[in-house]
Amino acid sequence: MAEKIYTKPPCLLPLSSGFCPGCLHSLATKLIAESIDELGVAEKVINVLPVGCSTMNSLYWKLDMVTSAHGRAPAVATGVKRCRPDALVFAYQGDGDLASIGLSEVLMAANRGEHITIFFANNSTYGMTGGQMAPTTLIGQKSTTCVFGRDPDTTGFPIRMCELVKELEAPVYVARFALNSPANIRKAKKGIKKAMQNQIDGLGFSFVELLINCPTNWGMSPVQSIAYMEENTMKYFPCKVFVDKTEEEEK
Ligand SMILES: Cc1ncc(C[n+]2csc(CCOP(=O)(O)OP(=O)(O)O)c2C)c(N)n1
Ligand code: SF4
Repeated sequence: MAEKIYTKPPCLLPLSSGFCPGCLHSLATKLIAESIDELGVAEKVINVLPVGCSTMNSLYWKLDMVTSAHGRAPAVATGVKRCRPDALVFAYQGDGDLASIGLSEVLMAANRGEHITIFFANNSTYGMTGGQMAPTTLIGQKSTTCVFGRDPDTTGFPIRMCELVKELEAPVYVARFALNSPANIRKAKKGIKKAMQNQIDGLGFSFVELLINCPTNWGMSPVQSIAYMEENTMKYFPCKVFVDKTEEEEK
């Protein structure tokens, strides 16, 4: 009899995904669910929902949740965690949500060293509303609001969020991973788990950026979108651990 090598994490509901085919939000949804179940903390989790395609993972997670206004998840998560210090409070935000309308909220929460975990899904576009330019849209990348490609002379440069957050004193863990290949997915899973473990250990603010795709709004097949990530996105947004204060303490 064949050996069973994979079991669906219990906190992932048995539903088919509503994300577009090949969208890596879907994979991130699974990795977060697996991490929660492996850490055995599903009963303690409170997920704060942002606005965007990123928020659709709420349909598939069997977890407690609260909603927030666009970009305000880190502020709501602050309130939830301060009222319920025993809970594991996290948000999974897109780049329009986190790096544009919610830029102030995430930087202030990071700067205060709130004991929360933020996952940042960077697909370099506003996915849900039809592919407008985001703060992370690459130079030359086309979107519905920069049809000839992003021009830094008029719209500035793509914002590297990890590099901003790492400059603050308080964050204990800041890292960027890409979900483009099995090896990188394994690294991302470790980072996701670590960012949650830090909160379980009573440490402060953890920030994990995940480079993903948006095949629909990039106008590409899933395979083409992964190639685009590897040739463009991952070159501008280097994948590494920027801050790990837990390692400093271990040394
Ligand atoms: C205050 C407010 N402004 C604008 C919107 C419209 N809106 C809904 S989703 C979205 C884009 C979200 O994009 P992103 O955060 O990049 O997430 P993705 O959809 O790519 O996962 C916008 C602008 C809104 N719901 N509320
Ligand atoms: S629009 Fe883009 S981000 Fe949204 S589900 Fe589809 S591929 Fe994913």
